[in-house]
Order: sequence, then structure tokens, then C-alpha cells
Amino acid sequence: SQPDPAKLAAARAAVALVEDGMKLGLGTGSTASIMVRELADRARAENLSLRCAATSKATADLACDLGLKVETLDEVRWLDLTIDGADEVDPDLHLIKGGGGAHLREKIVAAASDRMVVIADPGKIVDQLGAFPLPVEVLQFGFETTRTLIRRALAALDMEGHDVMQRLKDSDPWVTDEGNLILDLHLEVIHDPVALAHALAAIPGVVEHGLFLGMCDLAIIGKADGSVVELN
Ligand code: DER
Repeated sequence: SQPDPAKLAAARAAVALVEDGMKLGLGTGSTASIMVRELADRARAENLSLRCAATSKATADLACDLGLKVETLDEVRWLDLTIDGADEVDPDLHLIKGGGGAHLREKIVAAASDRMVVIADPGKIVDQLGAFPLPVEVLQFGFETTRTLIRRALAALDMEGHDVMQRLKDSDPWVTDEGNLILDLHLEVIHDPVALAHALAAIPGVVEHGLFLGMCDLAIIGKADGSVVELN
């Protein structure tokens, strides 16, 4: 099947930023997967020497299968550039990520990078975050306690009354690469992402939330006609 033209345009523009010898973070999701394929093609065509750290087992497997050199983040240590997708991008380049269930490793890899570039189709652009359910990675131990503490934290922020749903894969609990669970917070709109991020991070059973604040340096938005718009 042909890749989505908007996602392909964004992926190609991001891959054009890659220089020989770079250490790269490879994102997760459908847009990032298109990027990995484009990157592998370019690396082979130009005989680029690259070192890559992946944000999920799925991305690591794909990159390896396509001939890219994938190492652990600790082996690569620090990255020149991470290219990843997003579920929502707001005007401040704050992101919601985690739709693919990989936001824990994605945030660590992005934090270990000199530059984070997001690639997305126009549907990801929002005025305010929150229409996309906010993913929160949660330990299995005390899962229901953590869900209760999240609900209390939302109430304290006048955000009560919204669904806090466990993510399922088919009819079983979704389990992340790290063996944790995911709760999706159906908040509709997030007026104060910074306050929400701090409140969630303070809850003991919360491993990581999908708000990426101040981490994205450039968003490349692809269009169906093959053009791109750059937001920074
Ligand atoms: O899970 C993630 O963070 C992915 O990057 C997701 O946000 C974007 O996935 P998509 O490119 O398939 O829309």
C-alpha cells in the first residue's frame, strides 16, 4: 500500500536533515515508520554512516530489518537528532504523544537529543491540546490506586468528570515495552498543560505522561500535495 502522501512528505523533509555520521533517535508510529523506510533508503543510496537508537521494539525491528545500525540508547549515549511523530501539536509546539503506546521511551530518547523534530500530517495541528486522549503510562502494581490518584489530581485542577480509561489491545490490557499499563485521559481540552504535567508526574504510580512540553524544536507538517510547512 502507498504511504499517506502528507506523512511521506514530512518524513522525507526530516530525513533530508540527516547528515553522515549522525547519531539518531528513531520515533514510533505510522509516520515515524515511513521516515525509517526513507532514512534506510537514503542511507543505502548515499552510503551514510549512522548510529540509531529506537523508541520502541517495533521501530528497532523495522530499522534493523531495513539495514540501519540500531544500538541501545546507552551505547549511543547522546543523539544529534530525534525524529518522531505526534498525536497533537499546539502553537507552542507542545505535544501530546503516546497514541502508539511508546511515549515513555520516546520521551527519554527525545530528552537525550540535541534536537527533536516532529513529523506530522495536518490533522495533528490543534489550537489547544486535549481532544486526543492523553496517554499516561502506569505501573501494574497498585493500578487502581493510581487511577484514583489521577482522578483526584484532575479534580484538583477542575478537570473532574472525564473518563480515565485503561487502554486495551483487543480485549486484554495493553502492556508497554517496559511491561507497564496505559490509562487514556479523555480531557477534551487542556487549558494548562504545564500544571497538568506537574500534577501527573507527582503521582507515585505514574511512570510517564504523554505531554511533551518544550521538547519539540521543529514540527514539519506534510501536505497531500507533497509540500511541507515548518513550524518552530
Ligand atoms: O505514540 C506516539 O507518540 C506516536 O508518535 C504517535 O503520536 C503518532 O503516531 P502516528 O504517526 O501513527 O499518527
